[in-house]
Amino acid sequence: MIHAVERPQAHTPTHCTAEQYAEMYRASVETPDAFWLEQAQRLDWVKAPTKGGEWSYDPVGISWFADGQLNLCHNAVDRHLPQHADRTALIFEPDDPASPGRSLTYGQLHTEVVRMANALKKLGVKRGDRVTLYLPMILEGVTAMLACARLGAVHSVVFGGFSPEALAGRIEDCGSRFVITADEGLRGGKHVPLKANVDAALALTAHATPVDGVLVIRHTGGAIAMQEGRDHWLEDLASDDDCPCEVMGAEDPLFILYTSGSTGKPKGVLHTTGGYGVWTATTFHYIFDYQPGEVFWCTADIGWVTGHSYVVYGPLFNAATAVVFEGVPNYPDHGRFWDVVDKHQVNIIYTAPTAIRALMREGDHHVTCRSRASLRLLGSVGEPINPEAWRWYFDTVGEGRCPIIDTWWQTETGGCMITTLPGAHDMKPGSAGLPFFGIRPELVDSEGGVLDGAAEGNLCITHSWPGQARTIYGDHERFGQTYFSTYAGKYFTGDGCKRDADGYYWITGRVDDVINVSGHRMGTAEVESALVLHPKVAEAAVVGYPHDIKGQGIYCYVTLKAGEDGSDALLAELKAHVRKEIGPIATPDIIHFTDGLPKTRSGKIMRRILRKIAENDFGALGDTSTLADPSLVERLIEGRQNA
Ligand code: 6R9
Repeated sequence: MIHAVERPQAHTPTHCTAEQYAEMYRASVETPDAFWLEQAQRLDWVKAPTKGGEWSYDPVGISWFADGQLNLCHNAVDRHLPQHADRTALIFEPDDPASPGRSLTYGQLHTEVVRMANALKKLGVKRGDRVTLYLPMILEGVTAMLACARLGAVHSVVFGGFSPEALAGRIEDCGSRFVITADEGLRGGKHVPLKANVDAALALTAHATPVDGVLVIRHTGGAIAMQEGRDHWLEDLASDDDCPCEVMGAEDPLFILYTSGSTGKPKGVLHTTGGYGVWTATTFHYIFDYQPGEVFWCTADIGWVTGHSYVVYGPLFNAATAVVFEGVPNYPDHGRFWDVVDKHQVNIIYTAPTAIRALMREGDHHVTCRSRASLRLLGSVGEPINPEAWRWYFDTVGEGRCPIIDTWWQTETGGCMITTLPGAHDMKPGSAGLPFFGIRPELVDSEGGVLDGAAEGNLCITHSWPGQARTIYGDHERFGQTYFSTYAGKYFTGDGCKRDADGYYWITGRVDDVINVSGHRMGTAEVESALVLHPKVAEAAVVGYPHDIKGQGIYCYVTLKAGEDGSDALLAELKAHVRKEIGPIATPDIIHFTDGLPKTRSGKIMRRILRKIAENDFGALGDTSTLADPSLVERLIEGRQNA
C-alpha cells in the first residue's frame, strides 16, 4: 500500500520523540507492571500501589493498582492548589457569544466543587451512591462530576439530548436516587427543557426507582416547576464548609456511562478510579503533548466519554487550562469554532469528523477570515476521518502548520488507544496510526485466525490496559459475552481495521450492528425497538448507510400492520415517535415502507442484503438463494430508488 505521508511544517514541542516512543512502547509491552506503576506516579496517591495489572479474560476479571488508594477530585483540583491556585482551570464559552463568559482558576474551581459536594451531601448523597447528571455544557457539569468523585459517589452522565424515556431507563438501570440538572440548556439559540424532561422521566420511574433528590442549577432563568421536598436549587444547599475527599480504593467505581451495543438496551459501562485516572492522565500528557500555559479545547459534550476523559479528567489531572463550550459549530455562523479559538487563544483543538465535514461544506471563507494563529495541534475522534476532510482540516484550518492526531478509542477503553504522537510520527490521512503504550492490537479473521503483517480483519486487543472498563453495571455476564466471547482470550472492539506495512492502523468502521451517526454510537436494535412500539408498525429493520455529513445515516425498513398505509403523514409520525423514545440524535433519515423483510427460511432477517440496498449497491447482493421470498429483493430495490 502506498499512502501519502504528511509532516507538519512547523516544529511542534514534544514530550516524546519517535525513538523514545519505540523504546517506551517496548518497555510497556515487555514489563507492563513496571511501566504502569511508574506512569501511576503522575497521580497523587494516599497509598501508592505496589500491584500492576491483575486480569483474566476468561473468566473476565480486571484490576489495576488494586492496593492503591486515592481520590480523583483531589488529583484534578486540590493537589494543584499549592502551586497553581491562580492558574486558569476552565474557560466557559456560552452558546450566545454576546453573553458574558466566565472562567475559574484552580482555586475558584476548588471552591465551586466544595460547594457542589456540600449540596450533594445535604441531598443525602453518600459514598457508592449513583448520581445521574443531565446537564448542559456549563461549568457546573464539570464541578458536579468532580463533586461526585470527591464524595466517592458514582456519576452517570446522560447526554442532555436524550429524551425523558431514555433518561428514565438510565436512572432505573443503575438504581440512581439522585439527579443533577439545570432549569434549561441552550444550544444554537434554542432552549432545551432539561428540568421538564427530568420531571417527565421521574414520572416514568416513580414506581420502580423513586428518586430522593433533584439538584437544580439556575442557568437560563427559564420558568420551571419545583416539587416540594424533592427538588432543590443548588444555591439553597451549597455551602463552603470543609469537605474532605473520600479515600477511594483504586478499583472503586468512578462512573457509569451508557453506550449502545449491537443488541438490547444501552449498556452501563463502568470505569473505576485508579486505572482510569492513570490512563487519562498519561494519554493526555503524551498524545496532546500539552505544555504548561496552553489552552486546550475538546468540543465534545460531557455526556459522551470524550467529554469525560478530555474535557474533565485528563486536562485537570495535568493542571491544564480547558475550554468548556456550551454551543454548536454553526451558531451564530459557521465560523464559531474559529472565533472561539481566536478569543481564547486555543492551542489544541479536539473535535469530530462530522463537525469538520459540516464546516468544510460551508466554504473556506468562514475559516480564513479568522486568525487561528494560536493553533498548534488538531485532534480528531469519534469516527473514521475521510481523507478529504483530513486534508481540509490540515491545509485550511491548520494551514499545514499543525499536526493532526486521529485518535481511535471507545467508551469501553477509557481513553485514546491508537494514534500517532504529535511531532514524533508521520501522519497518513485516514489512518489513526500506531498503538499507544501498552496496547497490543491484533487483527483476526472471522474464524478467529490471527493475521500477521499488512492485513485487514476484526480489531481485537490482547492484553489489558489500565483504562479498560471493568464491567457492565449490574450485568457482568453480558460484559463477558459482549466483549470477550467472540474471540476467546481477546477483547473484541466491534471495529474492522486494516494494518499497513508500516504497522499503521486504519479503522474501517463497525462490523457489528452498531452505527455511528455524527460520531454518536447508535444500536440499530434500539431504533428497531422504538419503531415497533408504534401501534401501526409490525416489524422494523434498521441499518446504516453512507451520509455525507453524519458519516452514517439511519435507514429504517418498516412493515406495517394489516390495513395500514405507508403515507407521508405516517412517515413523519414515525420519525417523531423515534425522537420521543430515544432523542433527536436517533431521528431516522430514511423510512422505507416495505411489504416484507428479506429472511432466511429459518426466519432470520438478512441484514447484509438490507445494508447493500440502503448503500445503493445493488450489484453485490451476494447469495440470495436462501431467501424465503426471492422476489422481495426486486421490490426493495425499486423502493430504494424511490426513497
Ligand atoms: C471515543 C468514542 C467508539 C466507536 C469505535 C469506532 C469509532 C472512534 C475513531 C473511530 C475511526 C477514529 N471511532 N474514534 N473510528 N477512527 N479515530 O468515540 O467512543 O462513542 O464509544 O465510540 O467510534 O467505531 O468503536 P464511542
